[in-house]
Amino acid sequence: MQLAEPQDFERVLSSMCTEPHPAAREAAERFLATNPGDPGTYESVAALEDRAVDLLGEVTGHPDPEGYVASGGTEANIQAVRIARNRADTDDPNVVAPASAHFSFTKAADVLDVEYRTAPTTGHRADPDAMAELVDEDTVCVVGVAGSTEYGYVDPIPELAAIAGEVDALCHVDAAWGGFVLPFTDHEWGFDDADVDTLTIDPHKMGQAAIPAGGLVVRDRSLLDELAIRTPYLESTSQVTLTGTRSGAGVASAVAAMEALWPEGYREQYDRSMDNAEWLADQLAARGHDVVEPDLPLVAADLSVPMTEELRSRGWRVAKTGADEMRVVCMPHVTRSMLRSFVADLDWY
Ligand code: 0PR
Repeated sequence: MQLAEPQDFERVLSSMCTEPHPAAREAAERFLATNPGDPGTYESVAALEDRAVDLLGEVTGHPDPEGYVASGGTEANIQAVRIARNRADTDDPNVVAPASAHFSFTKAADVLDVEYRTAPTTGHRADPDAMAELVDEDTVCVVGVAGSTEYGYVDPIPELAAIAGEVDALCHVDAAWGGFVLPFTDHEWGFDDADVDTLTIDPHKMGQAAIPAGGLVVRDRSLLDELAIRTPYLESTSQVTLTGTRSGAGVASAVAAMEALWPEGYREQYDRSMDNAEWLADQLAARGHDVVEPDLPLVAADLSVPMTEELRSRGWRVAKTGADEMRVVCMPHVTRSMLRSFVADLDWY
């Protein structure tokens, strides 16, 4: 059977993933048949994973990071909650997160049998007072989002870390999408800004690596050890990952993308993407739409007419927020000329 063509990125404004950097694409292909889940057999990809974690440490402000390349943000978030649960001394653990946290935390709570408490946000960001109200002695993890899925907003991480510290819970930061743009902003979000214990940062989103490449970075080895189980059939004696066999393509492409782009390439991309987001926000505001001021390169706006279906029929892929606003993610493949033709199509209605 002839395979269909994959979706091209020409009119994709909804995705948090993007075209991989050419070096990342090439590395993914070369390491397609390697399994970092078996480091005793596949030594070179195991060494690449160490390099990936070191680079993720540089991006997130950690001089001596531990962690691994996960399948994506969902796995990294599940594993962060698992670390927190395993480490804590309670029979009735709970996790406290802002309502803006990604639905992967709902999965984590379900899989790990942890109570999930969400606090209302203020101005699309976590409200420390509302979060503090939900925290108690059974809280094992306080979650902050650095680059929210819906609005690209950043929670006050140092304040959330302080709340976690008060009840001896871990502070987990979800920078799955924002992690590769935040270093070029004034936001306090990483290990060098606050008492962060665990952090999700996905090379396969703004990092321009091939899918699947997520990142879990943790403060020290003892946290990763909370995940270790014994592996009797492998040469290595324990495993911390959630999946067994894993993608060497994801690991290699993450290293290739970061070697090629950190920091200057990512900085230039951030500048371009942010300019585009601000340009689009201005264009939409000038047409009378209610625009959520972009903080990172993501624009949400109330178009007041439900035109998603019409746009879709013209090939555009746009997403919606929970409040039914249109949401455009200014990923690296989203260029100014693309946005110009998008706005022209909006004018047509
Ligand atoms: N954390 C945050 C802040 C996220 O935005 C996402 C994904 C995740 C965690 C989970 O990451 P993985 O999907 O890698 O497990 N956010 C997007 C979403 O759910 C994912 C996405 C990607 C959506 C591509 C659409 C799309 O075309 O909305």
